[in-house]
Amino acid sequence: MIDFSEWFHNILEEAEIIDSRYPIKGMNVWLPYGFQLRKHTLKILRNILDRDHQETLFPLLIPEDQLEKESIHVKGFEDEVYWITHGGLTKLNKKLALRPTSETAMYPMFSLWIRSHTDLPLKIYQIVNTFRYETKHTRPLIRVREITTFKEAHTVHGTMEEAEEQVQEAIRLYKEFFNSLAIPYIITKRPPWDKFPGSNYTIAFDTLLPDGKTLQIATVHNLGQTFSKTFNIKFETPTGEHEYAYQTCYGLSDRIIASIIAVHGDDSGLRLPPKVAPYQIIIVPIIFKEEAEEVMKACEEIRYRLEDSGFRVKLDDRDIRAGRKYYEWEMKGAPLRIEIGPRDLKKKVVVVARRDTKEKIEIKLENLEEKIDKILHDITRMLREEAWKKMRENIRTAPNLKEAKKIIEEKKGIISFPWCGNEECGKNIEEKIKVDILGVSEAKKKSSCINCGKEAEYKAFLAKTY
Ligand code: 5CA
Ligand code: ZN
Repeated sequence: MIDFSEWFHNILEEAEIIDSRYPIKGMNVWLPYGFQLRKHTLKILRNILDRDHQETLFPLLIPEDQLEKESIHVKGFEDEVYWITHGGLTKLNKKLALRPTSETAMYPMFSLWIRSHTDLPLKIYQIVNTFRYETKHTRPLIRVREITTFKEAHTVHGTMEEAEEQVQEAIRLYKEFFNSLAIPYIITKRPPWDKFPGSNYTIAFDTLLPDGKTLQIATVHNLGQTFSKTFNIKFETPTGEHEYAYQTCYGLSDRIIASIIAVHGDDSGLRLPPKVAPYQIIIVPIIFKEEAEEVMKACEEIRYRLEDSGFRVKLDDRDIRAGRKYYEWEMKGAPLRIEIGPRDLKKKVVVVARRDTKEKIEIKLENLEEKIDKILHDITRMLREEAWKKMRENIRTAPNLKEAKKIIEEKKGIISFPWCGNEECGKNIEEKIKVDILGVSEAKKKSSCINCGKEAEYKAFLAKTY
């Protein structure tokens, strides 16, 4: 991959994921193949969240006074809000915002719903579109103005400890989600100047893209009592007192699809993890004139057999050369291809080609389902291992800031270093090397801050980011 950015734009178009020619900047069309990928990805997340969250749906529009109630929150979003000012020719008395996220849509309702400690915890989520008038360079799926797949969860608790525990739980859920997509991540606490507007603190997941820049792919926020005080979300405790509730929220976006594409892709195109691939298996008939009918019949039988076992299968019976079909489905990232010709039928075998390693294997027809299931699992494992390895190899330590700057400029990737945690020192580091601090994790061993020399409380990470 010579130029990632160009590769990414081309593959979105060639593999028919989205069409970015829609005439509004930052807003794109999901094409059928991309939509399938999106749908299967969402299904995994829904399965995870549905265990103990309830799915809801709130309106897209938020009245001005509600959006502006939480002053820190609105300050963080004021440059990015789209406003509706008219209904037809009539000017609205109260402007309406297109949600940039849904705290201020949901929390006034929470204050109506929550009365007593028996109403807690409340855990809900929704998957909707949100709108942010991004001023930085927009990019399909990575920085869009209409986020079409905003998956936001919001929880309410009776104590700070419970909210803390929910943050940890959300991290576990997101780990499970990313693991099933074979996407590697580092988890850090964002520095205070980079947290979600209105939160006590923000924990973020970042992954590394092939050009050495990181992409924030999920965030988990502990909101404490900031919003419950603003929106009057109170409950009666078992002893009859009235207390403000404790809240968390966490979310993911279209960047999930971007990272599936970017992290696993190679020079021949996409390599989709089987769990989310629109088709897991492509059957390509190898037809010579005499046996055409027989081969087609066998292909159809195999297709039904595999579909019955729960695989997503496509029989590509288009009247074009087999080589072109191979090329296309490799580009579109289908994990497995089955080639079936007259000679294979006589031997009662099929040839299976893996997209990840491009290996070809002969499989006996009698244990086809079992073998394919095994290979698909192996593909996921392979993609996961490969992706984690690539990321780990690109996390480097640096003895001093000068060296850190040099590594970032020459190799990109992520630098880890000891840091004191002081805000002034942190901003000074960012100033000196012109790269942002991604976040921190607890330091495991004692050392001194790379910048000021004081005791380092944290292991911090630096990277060029999207
Ligand atoms: N209400 C909270 C939790 S849902 C919230 O809005 N958090 S957020 O602002 O951090 O957004 C959640 C995630 O959406 C981010 O972690 C980031 O991965 C993604 N995101 C933010 N802005 C965009 C954008 N313009 N395009 C694509 N993804 C975005
Ligand atoms: Zn320091």
